[in-house]
Amino acid sequence: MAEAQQFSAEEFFAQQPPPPQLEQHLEAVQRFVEHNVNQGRRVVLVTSGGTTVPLEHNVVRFLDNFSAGTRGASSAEHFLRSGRYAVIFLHRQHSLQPFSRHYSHSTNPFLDLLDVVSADGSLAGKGKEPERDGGAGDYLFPPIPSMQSPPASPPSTSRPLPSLDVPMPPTAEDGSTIQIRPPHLDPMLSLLRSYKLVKSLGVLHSIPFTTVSEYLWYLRGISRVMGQTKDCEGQALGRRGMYYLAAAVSDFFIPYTKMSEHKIQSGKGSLVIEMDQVPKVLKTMVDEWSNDGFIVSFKLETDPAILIPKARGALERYGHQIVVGNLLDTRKHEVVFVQRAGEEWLRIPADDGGARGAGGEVKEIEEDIIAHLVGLHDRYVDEGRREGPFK
Ligand code: PAZ
Repeated sequence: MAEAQQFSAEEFFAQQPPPPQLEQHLEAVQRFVEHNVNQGRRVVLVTSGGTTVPLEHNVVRFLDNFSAGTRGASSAEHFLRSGRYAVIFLHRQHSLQPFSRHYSHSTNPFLDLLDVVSADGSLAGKGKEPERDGGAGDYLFPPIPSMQSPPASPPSTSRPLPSLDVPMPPTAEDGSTIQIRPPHLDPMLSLLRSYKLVKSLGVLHSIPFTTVSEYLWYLRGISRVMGQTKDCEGQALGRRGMYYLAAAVSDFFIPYTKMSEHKIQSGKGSLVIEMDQVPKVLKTMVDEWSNDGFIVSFKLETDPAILIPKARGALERYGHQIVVGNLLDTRKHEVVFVQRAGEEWLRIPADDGGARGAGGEVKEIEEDIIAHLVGLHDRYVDEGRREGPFK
């Protein structure tokens, strides 16, 4: 059996093929960073969701982890709401996204918030039996629409939706319209306005990854672009860049050259998988890629006794600014900020943590995490001007 290897960051990138779209994505990141630094904004890279470790080149099976990207998506939104940051959102494909996360299929399925209003004003499905096909008792379903090609020019409607001052949705040929159920209208409208504002300002740029290798390629590429980009006065983003590394990144992987090409076959008894260690790139990020950016890493543990020692160890080993520690079971209502100068717990009442509806009434811990970090980042930028030490 081959020895498990430990790769340096350099060896890892020399061996693992880059994602096919890497260059195009990095060019777009460069334009995004330039645009935003010239508007006087800071830029934060938010990483979010879990990475996969494929077992085969033609991937049938892979290892994954629990993260749905809740922390990352919520944090990205709070950075945007601060009005001072443009956000590069490096996320696991199909994980939660800022804004749309409020209507995730599992917590708040948006189709359940809508009604179909027929041309006569009645709500479809209320008080009427659905049509049957007269055969085996199956219901008649309308055809499945193509989401790619909406009707070129939607037919006009004579009945406006209540108080919805966004463009009217297209109506079906029989005059039916879609109505948002009244209690959901205000929160959805306010969220839609925020989302449209973010789009029109060009302050959110999203890039998906799936595997741990893709994640590391993008992390390196984006950090280098952020580190090197200058504003129109020739000032590098430097300390004004923040790196908020909330993704749950695998510690182990199977190198490209050791991976089976085709689906691993059964019939030979048990399956023994040997994995190598993913290189710790944070030190290289601090020393070579980020050009003095403000780096926040996350540390997840399940054993409370080792959380702070591990966070402190990471801080000392990699030399970045802050580790946010959290425990799997309590991560939605408590985190600890670990800095060289000491540690500080942030807590919100347990009942208020976790997913919330689109109304925004319920507190999310990310709101306070971001407020705290923005304050520290302000200090870091200021101390850079005066060349003071950041503790
Ligand atoms: O995605 P989520 O909200 O369920 O979880 C967030 C988290 C626990 C993945 C994040 O807070 C974190 O700790 N990320 C770093 C994990 C680690 O590699 O230690």
